[in-house]
Amino acid sequence: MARVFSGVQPTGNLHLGNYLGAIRNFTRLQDDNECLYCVVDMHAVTVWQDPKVLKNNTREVTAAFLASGIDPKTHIVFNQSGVPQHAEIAWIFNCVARVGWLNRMTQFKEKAGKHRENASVGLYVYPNLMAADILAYKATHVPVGEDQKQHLELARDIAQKFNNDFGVEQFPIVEPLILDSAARVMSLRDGRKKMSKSGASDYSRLNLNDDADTIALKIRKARTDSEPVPDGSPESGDRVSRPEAFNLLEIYAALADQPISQIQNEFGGQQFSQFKEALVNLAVEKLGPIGAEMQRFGVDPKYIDSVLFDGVERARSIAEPIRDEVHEIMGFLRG
Ligand code: AQP
Repeated sequence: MARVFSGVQPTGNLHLGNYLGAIRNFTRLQDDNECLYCVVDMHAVTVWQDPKVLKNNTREVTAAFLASGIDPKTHIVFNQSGVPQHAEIAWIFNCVARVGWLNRMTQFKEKAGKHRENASVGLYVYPNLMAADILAYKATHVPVGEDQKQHLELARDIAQKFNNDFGVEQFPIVEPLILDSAARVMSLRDGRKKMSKSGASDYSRLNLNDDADTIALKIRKARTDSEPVPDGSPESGDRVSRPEAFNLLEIYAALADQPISQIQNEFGGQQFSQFKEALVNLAVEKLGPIGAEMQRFGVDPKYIDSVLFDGVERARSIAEPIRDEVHEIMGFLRG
């Protein structure tokens, strides 16, 4: 049985990309693995968060985990800041990782943008904390969307360098689990940009708590081109020439759990207005129950908090002895 770790930031606006790229895969790994799913609140504060909003967003991500079918009794659902070993091991990784490695991280470049000098130091060393999140539990498998692949490669480099520097086999080499074609869901307004929580327009994403009318409106307004739905023939274009068209097809295929070729067989050659109506029905069918469950949990914050506190206790009991091993290896005196 492998140990699986993954996290989602409580930065609001949880969307279809977070669901298809990550959370849905979390649920699928539950039967055969020991899973830790974490609301990574310390990652969230690498950009400023309003404290009151952060609390609600932390509960909302937890509610999304539960509404999507994660079982917090068999597996561990918790918030990162409750387990201090993440920060402790991250500091050690700050001393293992090289500045040159972090300078290559594209997410930092994208998020810091032109104002690099004003970005927080936390945003810069974010991948070291992510490596600590995983390795504090010696987890080996990490389900993420494609955008996180580079950070996971860094986690592998850190584990390897730590092991080499100290001549030990302390940390395993983690495997990214990028499970399906929806590993990269794109914006509904611009098929070249990924769907993201921070996308300026709410019409760029389907939020997990959108109601049926909102889902329908956003899909009907989603950008397409003037051509019919691609049917798979070379003349009908590809992902590069028709990014918005293929994004909608991929979303449909992922929600239906079918290969994209089957969706093209069914809808290829139709007008997008027709295809969009089918997508509306499918998206409402799949996302509606999750949104409704999230709302049900939303009125019971005490229950959500109790899930997190229980998860924190159980996560600490795994991470503490691993932190102790690391301290011993490093030569830190322990009382
Ligand atoms: N568009 C996406 N397609 C597929 N997977 C995605 N993920 C995020 N966006 C997409 C996956 O969701 C998980 C949790 O993401 P996160 O909240 O920890 O961080 P993020 O990648 O920074 O999410 P966003 O939505 O893109 O937020 P902002 O706008 O703040 O940058 C991860 O596994 C991620 O791969």
